[in-house]
Amino acid sequence: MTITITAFEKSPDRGQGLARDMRVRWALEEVGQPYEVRLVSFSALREPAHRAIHPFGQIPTYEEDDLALFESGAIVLHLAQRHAGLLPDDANARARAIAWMFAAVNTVEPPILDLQTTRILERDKPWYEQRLPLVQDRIRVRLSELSTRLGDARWLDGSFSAGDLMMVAVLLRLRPSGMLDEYPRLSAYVARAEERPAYKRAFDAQLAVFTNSLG
Ligand code: GTB
Repeated sequence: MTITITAFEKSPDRGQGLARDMRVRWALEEVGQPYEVRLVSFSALREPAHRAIHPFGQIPTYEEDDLALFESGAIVLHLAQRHAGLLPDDANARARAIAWMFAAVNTVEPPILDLQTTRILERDKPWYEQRLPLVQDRIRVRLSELSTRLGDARWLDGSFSAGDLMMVAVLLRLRPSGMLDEYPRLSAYVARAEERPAYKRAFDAQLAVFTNSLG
């Protein structure tokens, strides 16, 4: 069984690990599965060959024998269900971990994406300066709620799970904004995750794409 994922040939984040192949790489490292990476250009994303795997022309994708998947959350869930290490054995705990995965992409990530869209695409609009704090405050509501729920626990629900992996991957997108620093418990939570050997291997692998392309 060979696993192949796709990632940006030239990531706009210059190797900061913010693109969504990072969460898939991290999950693969957590479950100990070797993988290959097909690097794609922005123009290749639009080609029929890539669209056949990803209907929206994005990265990451995942191919394994005759299975092709898109959507980072679905890929991480597939890996977590197929291999030990990212979901608890107890059925209820497993369901809760999956709920945290959905919370990451469906509740916490949308306002964070909104901030990035605002900053990149709406900066020249006359209402930009008024809209920005509104968007930031919507993020703060979620961060505050998440921080309260996490409390002094190491992970969201018992042992580290795919729920933590997805949540941390989402929170990391906020790092350039500095907003995470307003929430010491969340900052510590993210830092704990970054200390995981699997995270470090995944981060180094995606960074190598960028540093190698410089040479
Ligand atoms: N819901 C999908 C998933 O979770 O897999 C979203 C996939 C997605 O948005 N992919 C982006 C993409 O392919 C890359 S990750 N975009 C190209 C396009 O749509 O044409 C998003 C991303 C890009 C760049 C940075 N960055 O530079 O910091 C961070 C995140």
